[in-house]
Amino acid sequence: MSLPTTSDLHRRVTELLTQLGVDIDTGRKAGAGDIALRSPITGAVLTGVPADTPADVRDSIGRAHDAFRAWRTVPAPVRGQLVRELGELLRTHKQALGELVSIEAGKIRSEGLGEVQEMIDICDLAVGLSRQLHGLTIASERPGHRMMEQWHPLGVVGIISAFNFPVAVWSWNAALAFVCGDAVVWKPSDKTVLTALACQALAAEAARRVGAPDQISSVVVGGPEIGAALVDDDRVALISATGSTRMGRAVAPRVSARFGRLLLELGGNNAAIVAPSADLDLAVRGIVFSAAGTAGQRCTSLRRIIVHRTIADELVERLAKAYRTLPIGSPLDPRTLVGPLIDHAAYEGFRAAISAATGADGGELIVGGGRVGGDEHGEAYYVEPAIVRMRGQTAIVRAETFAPLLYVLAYDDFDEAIALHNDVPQGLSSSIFTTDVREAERFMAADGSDCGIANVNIGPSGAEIGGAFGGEKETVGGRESGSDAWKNYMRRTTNTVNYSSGLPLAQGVEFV
Ligand code: UN1
Repeated sequence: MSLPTTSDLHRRVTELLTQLGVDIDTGRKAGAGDIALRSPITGAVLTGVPADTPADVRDSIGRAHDAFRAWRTVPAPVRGQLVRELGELLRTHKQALGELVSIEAGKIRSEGLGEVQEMIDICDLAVGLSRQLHGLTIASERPGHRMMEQWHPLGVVGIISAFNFPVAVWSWNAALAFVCGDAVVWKPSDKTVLTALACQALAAEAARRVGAPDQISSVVVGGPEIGAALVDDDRVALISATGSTRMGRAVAPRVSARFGRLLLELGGNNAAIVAPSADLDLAVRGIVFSAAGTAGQRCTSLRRIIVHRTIADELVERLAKAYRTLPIGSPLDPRTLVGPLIDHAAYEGFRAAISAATGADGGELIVGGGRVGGDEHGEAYYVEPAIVRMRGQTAIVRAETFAPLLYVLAYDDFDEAIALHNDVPQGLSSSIFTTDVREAERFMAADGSDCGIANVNIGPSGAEIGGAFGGEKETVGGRESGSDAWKNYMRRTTNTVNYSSGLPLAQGVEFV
C-alpha cells in the first residue's frame, strides 16, 4: 500500500484552502491552546488551528442573534437567494471541497465528492422550500372566525457535528435554517476543522453576494468546553447535534434544563434482514457498500446481517469473497474502496469488538480484522473490513462499533428475524433484502422495523436528502434534511381571527 507523504498532503491542503477562500496560516505548529489537525491518511499533524474560548463562543452567539433579528424580517423567498448562492459556490468548488473532505476525514474520492453533492442537493431543496413554508388554514367552530397557522423564524441554531460527515450534516441544518430565517453557530468535530472553515468561507461569500448579515453563519472550534458554551446559552433556540449516544446524553439534559429545543441524531446499529427469496447478487453488493464503505464510519453503516439459515453459508461465502478483493488504501487513489479509520481510538474500538465477539461470545471471524501494513504506517490505521459469524445477539453486537465490522446472525422464521432486528438499543436505519412483497410490507409496517429509516432491497446507508433523516430509541427522534424537517427550525403560531361583530366563545362557554 503506497501512501502520499504528509508534506504532499500539507502542500495540497494549503492549495485547497486558498482555492476555497480560507485565510489561515497552515504553517502554524500545533502549540498549547491549538487544535492539532491530522489527516487519517498518514496520521501525522498537518497544521494547528487556534481554539476558541467560551467567551469567543458567547460573542459569536451574540452576533448571530443580532443577525437573526435582521434576517427574520427578510421575506423567505429572498432568504432563499442566500442558499441559492451557497449551492452555486458548492457547485463551483465541488472538486476542491470534496478532496479536502477526503484528506481530513479519510473518505474515498467519490464519497468525498458525494458528500458535497449532498450539500448541493439540500441547497436545491431549501431554495424550493423558501417559497413553500406553508401553514394550515383550520375550520373554526365559531361563526365569523378564521383559524390559521404561521411559521416564523426560530432564532440562533447551534449545530454540533461529527467527523464522519464533516460538511453535509452542517449543510442539512444550515440550508434549512437560513431559509427559515435563522442564524447558525457551528461547532464541528475537532478532527475536521479545516473542512468547516472552508464551508464557513463559502457561506460568508454567499452572504456577501446577496447582502445578508455576515454573522448569519459562524464557526467555533475547540473541544467539549466549546460545545458546552453553545449548549448552555439560552440565546441558542435549537441545538442540532449529531454524534455518539454518549455525546447526546451529555448535551440533552443541559438543553432541556433551560427548555431549549433539541434535534438529536445519535448512534445507529443498522441491520439487514436477508430472506430466502432475496436476489443475492444485489444483496451482496448492497451489503458490501453499506458495511465496508466509508470504512464502516457512517451512522447508517450496516453492522448486522440477519440471514435465513438456509442461505446463511452461501451469503457468508459470497461476502467473504467480495471482502477479500476490496482495495484498501489511500482514499486519494481512485482505485481504493476502503480508506483509513479516523484515528487510533477507532482502531482500538475495532480490535476490542472483534476480540469480544470471537472470545467469550463464541463468534467466528470469517474474514478481515487485521491492520494493513501492521505498525508500518504509524498513526494511520488501515484495517481489513471484518465479518464475524455469531451464535447470538450478545452485548457487543448490541453496541455500536464505529468501524467496518459486520456481524452475521441466522434466523429460522420471519417473526424471529424482526425480533432480533429490533432487539438493540439504537433505531436509526434498517433494510431487508427480499422479493416477497408480504415480507417487504411487514418489515415497513407498524410491527416491523422500529427504525426511522426502513429500506427494501437497498442497504441502510446512503439516504437521499429528500426524505426525513433520523431514528428512534437511543438514536433519539430528531429528523433532519427533507420532508417536513424544516419545521424544526421555525416556531409555529396559531392565529384565531374574529371578523364578526359578535364574541361567541369556544366550547359553548357563556360569560357575560
Ligand atoms: C451520518 O453518518 O451521520 O444516509 C449521516 C447516509 C448519508 C448520511 C449519513 N446520506 O448514509
